[in-house]
Parts: sequence; structure tokens; C-alpha cells
Amino acid sequence: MNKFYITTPLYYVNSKPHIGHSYTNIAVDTVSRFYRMKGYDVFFMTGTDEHGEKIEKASLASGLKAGEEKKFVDGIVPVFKDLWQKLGMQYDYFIRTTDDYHIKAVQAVLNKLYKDGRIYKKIYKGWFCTPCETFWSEAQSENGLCPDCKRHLEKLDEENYFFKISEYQEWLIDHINSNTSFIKPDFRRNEVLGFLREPLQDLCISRSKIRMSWGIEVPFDKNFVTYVWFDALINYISGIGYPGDTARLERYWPADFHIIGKDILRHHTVYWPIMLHALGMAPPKTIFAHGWWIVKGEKMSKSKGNVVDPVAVIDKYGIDTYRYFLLREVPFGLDGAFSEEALIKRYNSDLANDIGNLLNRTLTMVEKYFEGIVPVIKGQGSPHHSLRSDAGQARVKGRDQLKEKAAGLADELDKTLPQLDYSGALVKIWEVINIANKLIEDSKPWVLAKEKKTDELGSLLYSLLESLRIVALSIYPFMPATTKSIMEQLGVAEPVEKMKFEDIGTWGKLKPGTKVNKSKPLFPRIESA
Ligand code: ME8
Repeated sequence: MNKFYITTPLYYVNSKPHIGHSYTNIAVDTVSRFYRMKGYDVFFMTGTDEHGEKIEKASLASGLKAGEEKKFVDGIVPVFKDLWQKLGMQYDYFIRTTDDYHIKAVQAVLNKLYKDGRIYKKIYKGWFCTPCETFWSEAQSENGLCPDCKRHLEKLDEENYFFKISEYQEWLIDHINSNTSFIKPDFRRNEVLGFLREPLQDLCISRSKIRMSWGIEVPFDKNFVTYVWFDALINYISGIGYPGDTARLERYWPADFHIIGKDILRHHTVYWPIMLHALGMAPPKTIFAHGWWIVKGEKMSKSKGNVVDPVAVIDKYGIDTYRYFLLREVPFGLDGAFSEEALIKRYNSDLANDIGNLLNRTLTMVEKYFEGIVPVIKGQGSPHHSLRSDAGQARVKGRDQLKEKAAGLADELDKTLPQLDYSGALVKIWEVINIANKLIEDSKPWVLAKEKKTDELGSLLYSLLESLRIVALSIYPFMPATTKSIMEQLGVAEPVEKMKFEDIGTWGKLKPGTKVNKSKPLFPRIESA
């Protein structure tokens, strides 16, 4: 069985998750569902990054004493888990960097690299950004401000351990150049290659306990803890059994995707592959850095008061609307602007008007003209009298086009989703919805009913219902709850979880004679915010 191993970043537990964090997880959940439908052995891992100065400070600020950080992080982790549950995340494993086996894995890595002569000690004179948990050199500091987040840097002058990453620069450049799918999107690869034009500085991988003690102790020097990034990146292998469980490790490594935001590109595409290479392990297959959600034209921040709480949005508009909006609004990889107005606009046009309306009007007609029973396709290919007219021919052509486009969705998903082109996949699905809605307008079923062209009317309604089944299954990775309600309304008894990807491309699976269950509109129109 093919495997598919995909990860999210491990989020810092200094505050509650916001829409940005949920975006990454929804993207990973969606493509994981797609591969599960295709029968892959999927391993989707997410979790929390719990060490370092930022968390230590947050713990103290919460009123806890030094040394009580574990109590603090234990209090925040359930907030993440609850949100993921609420969003319907089907992750296979939740890793915490305070887990015992992870701590042991980090120490095993440090011991190996130390033994191999890859780690050495020297005085570190430079800067540190606590919010970014990143070291910056004198040249990189912008008048004492962080070049990334523009906040104040802390000056450091202390002995520390360093990992000789400079030795691997040429290897990394070669690897990036010869593996075009290693860093995605392509413009991010160019950004990393640009960064690698300057000589790499060895990476400081420790913090002195005198200044900061909330971390994994360096196994060969108890006066130091591990730098939080060095600790956290190792989760991608500790979570699948490094170092002891070689069978699991060999099963899942290399990861198929690390999905991250653009903010942590360098850590994942420079430090991490070099760490792996130094350990004698292969780099991940693809690191995909998605874009940034901004709110009211600015980066979300507590001080600006523009942080969007996913729970509030979900409670108001529903989980599937939220998932749909995030993945449809912006091509994955680019930045996007989040606003309730934009969400309502998409909801009304794509959900209420397009898909919701198609289901509703189709089922209404099945009830009105066929007593709620899925009709049989009749008359196709035979010299049925209604086909003799031009209008009749056009209607048959319209139905054929719908059938072809609907059954072709399997191929479209196969082309788009392995590339994480979520919006591209949704555009293709909505093309089918739009063709179906247009077919209703063009075929005028109410006229067919009046003229008693029952066979043709039945064929038309069957085509619409069957396209709805295919559309419902195609949107499953994105909007699993909507798939379920459409299937229920179509009268399909088989549980969605049992359906297969091939069922998308197989026209005719909906059985004539099935009783439909029309219920409330899926997405009632929203008149105002
Ligand atoms: O960086 N738009 O954790 P973090 C889109 N612990 N995505 C966003 C976002 C936004 N406005 N804000 C956050 C860390 N994200 C480290 C990672 S991994 C071994 C260690 C998402 O809590 C996006 O995925 O700051 C980003 O990369 C991540 O949250 C940063 O989360």
C-alpha cells in the first residue's frame, strides 16, 4: 500500500490558535482525506512546540513561577486539540515537544552529531529575537530590531554550542537545484537560493541555562538547553519512531510534505535538510510554504486587536463554509485578506446560490414530478420523438456534456490536489455545478413536464442527481459534512467513509428507484453580516 506522510508545523503554545494556524491544518487535513479516499496509508501529524524563551515568558506572565512551565503548556494544549476536533481534523498523531520520547530523540541527535564532530563550542556574540526564537548576526540586525518581525532584539554574549551547517552549503544548493519539487511554490525556491548566495553561518543550537532553562537539556553539557528550533524540527522524525522504531521510520520517511507558512521557510529548507543530511537521512520530498492571511490590511497581532478567532467564525458560519472559504479564496501559496464580508460574498455566490440551489431545485423537481423517486434514464440513443427536434438534440448534448464533465472530476482532482492546488480543484468542481444549473435553465424541465415528455424529464433529473452525487463526493476532502448531507438528501445509504475515489469517475452509481430525502436548504442565503 502506498504511504503518504504529511505534517503541519508544531505551533507555539504561548497563545491560542488563530485562523492562520487553522489554515495550515485545514489544508493538510484536506489533502490527507483525498489520499485516504485513494486508499493510501496516510500519516498526518500535527502538534505543539512547547520549549524556549517565548513560552517561558508566557508562562511567567500567566502568573506561574519559574520551573512551572510544564503546567502552563499543559493548560494550552487542550485548546489546540479542541479546535482541531471542532474543525473535523482527522490527524493520526499529535506530538508535543515535551513528550518523553521526543526529548530522548533530540538528545540522541545531539549525541550523534557531537560524536561525529559536527558540534563545537564557541563564544556567541550577536542578537536574539524572542518572538521569532531566532539568532541574528550583527550585520543582520537592523539597528537592534529583528529583520523579520521588526521587534527589539536581545544582545547575547555567551558561550554556546554550534552546529557546522556551513560545511553543507554546497550540498544543499545542489540538492535544491536538482530537485525542483523540493521547495514549493517555485518562487520560494528562488528565495531560498537567494539566501544561500551568502555564506551560511554555523547555527547556534544551545541556550545557556543561566539565561533560559526551559528546554531539552544538552546531553553532553548540563549547563545548556537545546535551542528551540533544533528541538522542534526533530519532531518530524521522532513522531514516526526515530531513533528506535526503524520499521516505522522506514515506512514513512521521507515525508511527502511538510506544509508550513512562509514565515518559517528558512528553518525548514536550510537547517532541517542539513540536520537530516548530517544524520545520514534523506531530506523530505517537498516543503510547501503557503502564504499569509492578513486582516484589515495588517498582520494579525494582539496589540492591534485584529486577531480572528476561528471558533467565532465557525460558530457563526459553520465549519464547511470556513474550510471552503480558506481554500477557495486564495491560490495556495499566495497571501490573502480575511474578512467576514469576503466570506459572506463567497458563501452567497458559491454555496447558497450555486451548489445549495442546484441540490434544492433538483430535489424539488424529483418530488414534484417523480414522487421523490430517482428516475431511470430512458430514451438515450433511441429515436425518441422528443429527440427529433433541435431543442431535443441540444438537451441531449447538454446532458452528455454534464456527464462527461462530472465523471472527469476524478482526473481533475488527480491533477490538482497532489500539487496542493486547492482552489484549482474547487474551480473544476464548480464548473460542473454551473453546467448543471445551466442545463436546468436551458432544458426547462417545467416545459418538459407540461408537454408530458416524462422519459426525457426523467433522464434530465437523473443526470442532475448523479452529477450531484459526484460533486458531493469530490468535495469530501474539503467539506466532509456537506458531502454527508448531500448524500443523505440523495437517499444514498452507503456511509461516505466507505466510498472510494473511483466512485467519482464512475457515472451511474446512483440507483434509480432510490427515495430521496429533501431537507432544509444546505446553505440558506445570508442577507447581511
Ligand atoms: O513558527 N497566515 O510556530 P507558530 C497563515 N513553533 N498562516 C499562519 C499565520 C497567518 N497569518 N499565522 C500563523 C512556529 N500561521 C514554530 C514552528 S515547526 C517545527 C515549528 C501558521 O505558532 C503558519 O503555518 O508561530 C505558520 O508557519 C505557523 O502558523 C507558525 O506557527
